[in-house]
Amino acid sequence: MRKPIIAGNWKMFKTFEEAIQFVDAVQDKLPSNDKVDAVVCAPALYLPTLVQVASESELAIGAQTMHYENEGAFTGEISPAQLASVEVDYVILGHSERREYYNETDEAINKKVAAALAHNIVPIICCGETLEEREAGTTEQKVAGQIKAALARFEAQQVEHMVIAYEPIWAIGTGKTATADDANQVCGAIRAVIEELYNAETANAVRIQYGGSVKPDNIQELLSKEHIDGALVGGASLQPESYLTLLEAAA
Ligand code: G2H
Repeated sequence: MRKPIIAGNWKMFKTFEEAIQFVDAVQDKLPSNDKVDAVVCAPALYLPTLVQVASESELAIGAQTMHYENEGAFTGEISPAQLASVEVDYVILGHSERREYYNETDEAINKKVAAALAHNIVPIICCGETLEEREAGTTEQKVAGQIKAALARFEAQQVEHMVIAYEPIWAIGTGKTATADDANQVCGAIRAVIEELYNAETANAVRIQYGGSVKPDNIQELLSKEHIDGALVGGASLQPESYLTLLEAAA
């Protein structure tokens, strides 16, 4: 059985003080780490402090993006070596907002996945289709292409520890959620791509999250589906109460 993983993606929200208050509010109330992995992906500026504040708890801290080089003249960027040096556990890669607003390409995402693995940071690799692609019936083709590009040149043993997040772009922050059955179908198609690239064991080990307007009132149904192993959550991860409710539903 795959352990569920609930990851908050705070995006560009919260002041420093609010971020610390959040971690203080949730860290003693988390369900056991045996049952669910709890992650918060915070603004980079706060990561070292949040890692320290959460160090006695089972809350893992993640970044929302990173460069693929360890160092260099890349003004404003943060490297995998820098994230590792402050003991960050996860990094979101290829979020649709990064792809759309910062020209993050499949090729760059593939390099970032390699860099994350080199530093023992678990990549949360995002994929998903636009509304036009869904309406044209090319969802699975689009997502399969993104996953194949992101996973190019990795071994099965590396892939099985990765997390994939299926986030239909039209469902992000819009209040529209894919139906649980539709989400499950695409997550199942992603698993089939991994089986085709590697083997059934690897496909069964990889955790696949759904993301896009996940909330306390739809999490149960999503998690009841065979191929959905957790959620990548934006808006509903910002308040301690709703974040904890999502974790309880997964535990
Ligand atoms: C999708 C998701 C988090 P929200 O971006 O990655 O955000 O839950 O607000 O739709």
